[in-house]
Amino acid sequence: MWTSTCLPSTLTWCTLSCSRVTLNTSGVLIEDLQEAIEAQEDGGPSPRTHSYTKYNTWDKVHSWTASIASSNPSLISKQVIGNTYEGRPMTLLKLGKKSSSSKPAIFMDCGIHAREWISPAFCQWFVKEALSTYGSDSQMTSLLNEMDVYVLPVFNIDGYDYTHKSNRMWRKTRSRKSGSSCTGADPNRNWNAGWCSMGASSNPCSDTFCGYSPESEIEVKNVADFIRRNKSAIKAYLTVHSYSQLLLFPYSYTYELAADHSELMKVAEGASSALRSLYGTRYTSGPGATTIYPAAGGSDDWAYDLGVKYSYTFELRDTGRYGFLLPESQIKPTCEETMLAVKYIAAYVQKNLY
Ligand code: L98
Ligand code: ZN
Repeated sequence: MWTSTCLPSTLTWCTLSCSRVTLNTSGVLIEDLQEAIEAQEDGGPSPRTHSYTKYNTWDKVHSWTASIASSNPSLISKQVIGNTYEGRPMTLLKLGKKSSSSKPAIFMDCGIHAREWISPAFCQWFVKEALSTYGSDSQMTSLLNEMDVYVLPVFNIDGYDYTHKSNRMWRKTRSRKSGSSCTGADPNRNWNAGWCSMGASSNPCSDTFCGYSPESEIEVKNVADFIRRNKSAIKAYLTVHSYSQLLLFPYSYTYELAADHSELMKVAEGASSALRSLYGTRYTSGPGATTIYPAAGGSDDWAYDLGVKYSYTFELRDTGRYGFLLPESQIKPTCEETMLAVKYIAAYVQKNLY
């Protein structure tokens, strides 16, 4: 049932709702889902420490953040951009060679949606690769010499922690407001970009609840404030989700084409073919509204309208066989191929700086 209901023709419904088909009427997870959850862990037993080929808990990601920053002070620094609803620090990593003058930058976040575990795994992988290939890979060396890359490894930390401890299929934040018994808003429907006009719900119990107002979710406000403050430096915004194997760009809140449509499409196609060159994984590129579904209030549209031209949403592996429950054995190949796409976009942005 799990796989047969996830045919590509039902993609729109599937991406948001596949998890629900495995709930019985009393809301208890049925055996199929429990089995699928256990099957994710095909990467061997869980070590006590952080691993790039496992889905790390928030506590492990948090301590990894501190140790990776302190062990590479010349290339990486960290700053807390605010706290989550439940009070966890949102630590942003800044990768790049130190410079006396300010450098142009790329901003990348992972884990906006709690259950999309391959996404935070990718941000961690990216940081490791950037540090370990600086000085040997000419493209990475030049990128980090000329630009800074901001990486937010887990955007929706409260939700991510909740998927590890209580409900693997949770998507939203964990905020509460008096007047509703339902928890959380969709942090990718809460940005001030055509907010709540289409493809989002004003029902607090919905998985795509847009929130009570734009930036009502503190995690969204913290990131939006950071990007606004650093608007003149930030040349590209990359946000990593799963699943569907898509590389999307604005708009999702309207069917109108972005002013930079042709260039955004050209870069997306180049990035997708770089990705495909490694293991043959096929990605589809295009504007969100027509390629996946119209959905207002997303971070990509917001960043683009703010003036960050190269604004992309990745939907990583797979196309529905495992969906959010992508086995750990696929972390390495997924991250390796995604690196090629991210590096392609970064190289293009860098080449067009001046
Ligand atoms: S799970 C990610 C998904 C999505 C959003 C957007 C996919 C592609 C583009 N961007 C958007 N502004 N809606 C989603 O949030 O549902
Ligand atoms: Zn998502």
